[in-house]
Amino acid sequence: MLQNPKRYTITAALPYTNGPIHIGHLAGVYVPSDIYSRYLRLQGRDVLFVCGSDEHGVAISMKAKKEGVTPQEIIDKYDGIIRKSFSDFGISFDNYSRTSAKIHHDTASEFFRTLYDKGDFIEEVTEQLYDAKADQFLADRFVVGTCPKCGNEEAYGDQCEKCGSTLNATDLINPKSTITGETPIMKKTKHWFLPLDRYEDFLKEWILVGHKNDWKPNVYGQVKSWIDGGLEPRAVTRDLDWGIDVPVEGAEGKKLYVWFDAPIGYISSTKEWALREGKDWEPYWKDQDTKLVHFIGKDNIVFHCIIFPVMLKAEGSYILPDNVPANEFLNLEGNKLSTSKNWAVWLHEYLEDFPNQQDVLRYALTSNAPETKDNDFTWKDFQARNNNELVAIFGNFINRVVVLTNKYYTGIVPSPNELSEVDEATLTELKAYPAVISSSLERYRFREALGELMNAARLGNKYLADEEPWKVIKTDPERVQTQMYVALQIAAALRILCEPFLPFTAAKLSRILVIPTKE
Ligand code: B3M
Ligand code: ZN
Repeated sequence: MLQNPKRYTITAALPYTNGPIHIGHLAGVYVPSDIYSRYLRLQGRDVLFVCGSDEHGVAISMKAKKEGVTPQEIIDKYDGIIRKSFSDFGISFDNYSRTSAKIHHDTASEFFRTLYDKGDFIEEVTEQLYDAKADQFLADRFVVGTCPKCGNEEAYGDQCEKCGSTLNATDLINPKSTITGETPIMKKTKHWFLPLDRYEDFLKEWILVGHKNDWKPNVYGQVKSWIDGGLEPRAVTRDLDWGIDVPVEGAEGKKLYVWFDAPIGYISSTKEWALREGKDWEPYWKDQDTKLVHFIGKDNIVFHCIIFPVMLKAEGSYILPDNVPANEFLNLEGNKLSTSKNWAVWLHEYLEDFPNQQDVLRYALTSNAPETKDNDFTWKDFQARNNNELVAIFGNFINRVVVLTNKYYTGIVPSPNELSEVDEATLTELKAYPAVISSSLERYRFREALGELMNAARLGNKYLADEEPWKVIKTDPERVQTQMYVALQIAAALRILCEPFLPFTAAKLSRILVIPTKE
């Protein structure tokens, strides 16, 4: 783990533009990465937080086929909807790009070309699955079959989402084309393979030895089982018509595998940002003092912990991720969230039902985040989190402080008189919270950090309940000045401490408490 980095490059998985985004995306990736970025910015750190739309791959082609429109129409539509959801929920990217952008096509082509020129790929003609009826090779999501590792009957040609294994389409048992339902035949075609097997020693040393103690057990465990099981060369090109052209002679009509180009999207997004801001992009990806952190869901672990790092290592001039704090999955009312089955709470629809209630959802999703195991989102729990925690603890404290300050002092912070022992003890306890919350956030424990924020609010409630300024005001108004001064210190601290988690509430508190902010 890099101590005291000079700068941070924080990435959030690029969402596929084959549908809008839902609460599972927010809980697993975008809220935690946003909390982390906001927290570091509050500390005055040099932070770059990037993301963008993932607009290649079979998922997009399939959606276009289904709706009878072009892939371009699909990506334009969902890129727009997704961008708006992120901005509506306060996800504070420094840049949000798209993999259809020219800068990305150029960056990904150049990356491929560099590895190609160095002789890092194996070029090989192999037999691949082919749908004779559709006249098309079947890769990735164009083919489903039984996973040879776990028996899941709906594994894709490149990955089983049930056990997380990466697969080659030819590994599937009983493969079927998702275009026509036909059983594919075998046909010869040439592709370029990344020889993952040659990097086993590097991966063992870097992850199994080097990150044994600082990577989350769910991430470390998955990676270890793949490495221990032995790695194989992996095709990084495809016979498809949607994607980035393979930039070498003899590869006409072939495209880069979406998982080759997508992570490079983090780099292109950085370049786009640097161009706009007049900065140098390279230190954010190449300086050893930079801490690179990838926020993802668990189905993306293999790509971010094995394949992309091998690409970066092979290229030679890039740093490797310091951590990949992947989350498990969030279910909805007991069932797996699914874009294709339309089982989800879509963000844009949530806001129609609960206008301006972004922080309530951010709160509910963080306090129930699937950090170590899959978790369930239920509306009952959502309501309880709001009523019994956010409103009853946090909101109630702020409300009482503001009401009493207005009533007794026309909204002006009173000067304190002598502090009692309880006042001193309360303020000392309050001062410990920033370090406690930091320590949780530095270890990617977002639920725990949010729990401590609520404890700070509980401290405020306890102080008011014990001190009862509304009674003391009748006998000792001077004492109440000090009590309200202490209570207002707690409120002001909460304003700062809540900012990473509840940015809309923080902005509101700045207005109510008249605390100047940088914005
Ligand atoms: N588009 C996969 C997903 O949405 C994906 C992530 C790319 S990150 C480089 O699960
Ligand atoms: Zn499987």
